[in-house]
Amino acid sequence: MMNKIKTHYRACNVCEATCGLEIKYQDNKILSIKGDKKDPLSKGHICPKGVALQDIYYDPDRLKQPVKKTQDGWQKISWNQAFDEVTNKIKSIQKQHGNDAVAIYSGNPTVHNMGAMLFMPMFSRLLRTKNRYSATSVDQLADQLAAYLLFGHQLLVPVPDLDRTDCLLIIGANPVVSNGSMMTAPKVAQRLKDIRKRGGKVINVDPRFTETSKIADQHIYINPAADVYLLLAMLHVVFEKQYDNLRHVKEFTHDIQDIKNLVKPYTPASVAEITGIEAQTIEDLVDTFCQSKSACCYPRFGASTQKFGTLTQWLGNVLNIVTGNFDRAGGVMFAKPALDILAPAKNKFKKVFGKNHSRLKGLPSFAGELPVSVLADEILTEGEGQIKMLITNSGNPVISTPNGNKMDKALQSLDYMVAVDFYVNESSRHANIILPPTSALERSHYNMAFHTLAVQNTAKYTEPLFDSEKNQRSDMQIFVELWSRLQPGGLKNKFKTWMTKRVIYKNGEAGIIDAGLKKGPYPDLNLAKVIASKHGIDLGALQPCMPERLFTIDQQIHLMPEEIKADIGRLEDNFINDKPDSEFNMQLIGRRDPRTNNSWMHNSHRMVKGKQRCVAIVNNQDAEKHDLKNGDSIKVTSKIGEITLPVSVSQEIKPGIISIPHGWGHVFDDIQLSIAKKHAGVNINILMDENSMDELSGNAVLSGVPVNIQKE
Ligand SMILES: Nc1nc2c(c(=O)[nH]1)N[C@H]1C(S)=C(S)[C@@H](COP(=O)(O)OP(=O)(O)OC[C@H]3O[C@@H](n4cnc5c(=O)[nH]c(N)nc54)[C@H](O)[C@@H]3O)O[C@H]1N2
Ligand SMILES: Nc1nc2c(c(=O)[nH]1)N[C@H]1C(S)=C(S)[C@@H](COP(=O)(O)OP(=O)(O)OC[C@H]3O[C@@H](n4cnc5c(=O)[nH]c(N)nc54)[C@H](O)[C@@H]3O)O[C@H]1N2
Ligand code: SF4
Ligand SMILES: [Mo]
Repeated sequence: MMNKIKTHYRACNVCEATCGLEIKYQDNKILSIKGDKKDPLSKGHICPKGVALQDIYYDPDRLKQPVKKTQDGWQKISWNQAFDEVTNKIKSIQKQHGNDAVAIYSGNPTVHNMGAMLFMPMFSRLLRTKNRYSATSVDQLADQLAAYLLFGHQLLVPVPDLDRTDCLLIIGANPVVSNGSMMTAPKVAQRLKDIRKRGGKVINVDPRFTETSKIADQHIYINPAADVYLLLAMLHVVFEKQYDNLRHVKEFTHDIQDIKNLVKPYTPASVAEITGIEAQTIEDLVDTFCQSKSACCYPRFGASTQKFGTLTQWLGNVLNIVTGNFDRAGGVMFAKPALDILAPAKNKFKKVFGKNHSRLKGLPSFAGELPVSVLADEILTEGEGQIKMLITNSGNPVISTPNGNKMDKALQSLDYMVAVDFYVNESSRHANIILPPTSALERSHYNMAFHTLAVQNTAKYTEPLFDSEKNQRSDMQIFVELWSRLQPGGLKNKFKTWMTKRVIYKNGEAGIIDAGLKKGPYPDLNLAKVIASKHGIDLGALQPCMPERLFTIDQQIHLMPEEIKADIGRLEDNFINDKPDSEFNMQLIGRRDPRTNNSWMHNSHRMVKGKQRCVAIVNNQDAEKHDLKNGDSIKVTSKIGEITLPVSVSQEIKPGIISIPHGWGHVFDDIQLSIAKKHAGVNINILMDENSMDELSGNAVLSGVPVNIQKE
């Protein structure tokens, strides 16, 4: 007999929006997944990916037990054998070749996973390798480096106070599709419309007229990678028209004169050509921004993943600060998370930039990681310190990092590879052993990372919807087990025994969350209260917190840090010498689609159905030049590779620019993704040159890449 229909509430962990979900289920069967209207942050919002969580849960291709690659294909093995083999390999490879011979790459879902957030770093540290990599350096490294240089901590990234601002200037983001990034703001389209409803302005700067542009007051077309010059010219006008007003941050903010000197030559007219934006448009933009009661400049993914990514992010912050839009209602602010992951650091500055350098290129580490663009060469190039073994943890570097073909070759060449992943996909197919964790609906969850970047303070705890099968392990259990088996001398002290007993076999992370909440800034808050609230607890709007929250050594803000100063020459040189590439006549930019999540949700039927979405968008003028019409195949060639895909002709993109989505290319015979394979698409990262980086941070350049197109 069937049991009663029940309702389960949880926070979706697929993207940064962290929407509340309402799931109706009966026994083991999900009847519906809807947005939870009573969630204080998301207020009923949901996107197709939240609904698709059930497809991941039911997916017959999803691994539930460790598998080992043999001559006869993948064979199921016990967890005990898998953990033994993996830890023995780590030990023997490190013994023979040194600690750096073992590398780890952590992908995006790590930060959406409480167990991995808590315990993966502990395991990773135990490896004592400098070869730690993550998706950060193909994404928000620039944002974090700018935050570190200005505010003293890599997680002190200010977020737009979306619900109170009177002007939102979006640069290189498409939140209506992405649902926000470095800004947890579910129901973002409504939040943007509300800005306009209360008389404010939303302005979007992008080489493509995007889904976000459609609901904005104004769209400004810009040439890829020219945002840094737009911001310099905006600051020029700010000072010229004396719009600068530091307000309360004046007492602890320095180097204003350095900024004035820097921006002086960058008049709007002088940057008109490089940005493709008329001088008058820039003047008007500054008037709108500075005459608004409050305003936020929000540069994101497209602005970060370009050759001046860090300088762009830095100038975005500087613009907010000097116009008095920092740390005040309606400007950019810091969240006050109930569980403050910064609390243990106690406002102490810790040097995290350039503590290590990569072996071959000498690139600086940041927050214990090296830029992932160097990973393939570090694997392929022989010599002392060469990487022999790689552990990927919720990452798919073949699809997500530059020069996908080289990365594919590099993974193939490893002595040993382990993937902590529940799919045999483009990267994990190279593993010797795959350790598959449970999926989201079988886990408890507290969003450790994104409350820190939220536009409103809330707290929400999610319990597992379904029990996992007896033989499954969560990410947390996998990392704790690997960690405990790697301990020199085995598990001796009490803490280690407690960890394995409680954490592996009980729901131990709940205790950690409870302790964190009790120590947090909200009196009387604890886990029991958060759980009892079901939908989450509203902890109110963002609040000013400067200078107390600063992590800089002197608790002051220095607008012109040394590292930035050292990169200015490159900016000036580029301004004078930047010429269109004679070999390539188009520039490539990226795109996201509402029914994708980076590379890994295409094995859900509801995510891939309908017309093909891995298409290149080109302008009508370029289409005419190349005799192209909708649906024709084009070959896109860059310095390092070529791909062929269908074209979509549209006025929405600037002439000379081509937009291709990332996350596709499910083309290999040996991947076990039966649905994704039928909607393979192509991997845009085959075109991305791993040697092309923001030289300051080492973040990969993924925007404004020179390419040619040709009708196939
Ligand atoms: N050219 C180009 N490249 C890009 C981008 C772009 O726009 N253009 N975007 C960049 C960005 S922003 C990002 S964040 C990166 C993403 O880069 P990655 O993180 O490397 O790639 P994902 O596609 O997110 O792959 C996630 C992997 O984790 C697995 N997985 C999913 N959930 C879990 C889980 O709970 N536990 C474990 N252990 N595994 C899980 C999936 O099966 C998949 O293999 O790609 C970047 N690369
Ligand atoms: N549906 C969906 N949502 C997602 C993801 C997904 O794969 N699918 N991925 C998630 C992840 S990991 C992340 S990091 C976020 C990213 O979320 P966002 O930061 O919103 O990034 P995108 O949606 O890629 O939008 C980037 C925009 O920058 C524009 N652009 C490209 N180059 C330039 C440039 O040089 N200058 C300017 N001004 N604009 C430029 C592009 O045209 C594009 O519209 O999205 C998250 N949400
Ligand atoms: S917007 Fe993000 S958090 Fe919300 S349902 Fe979609 S994937 Fe989940
Ligand atoms: Mo990302």
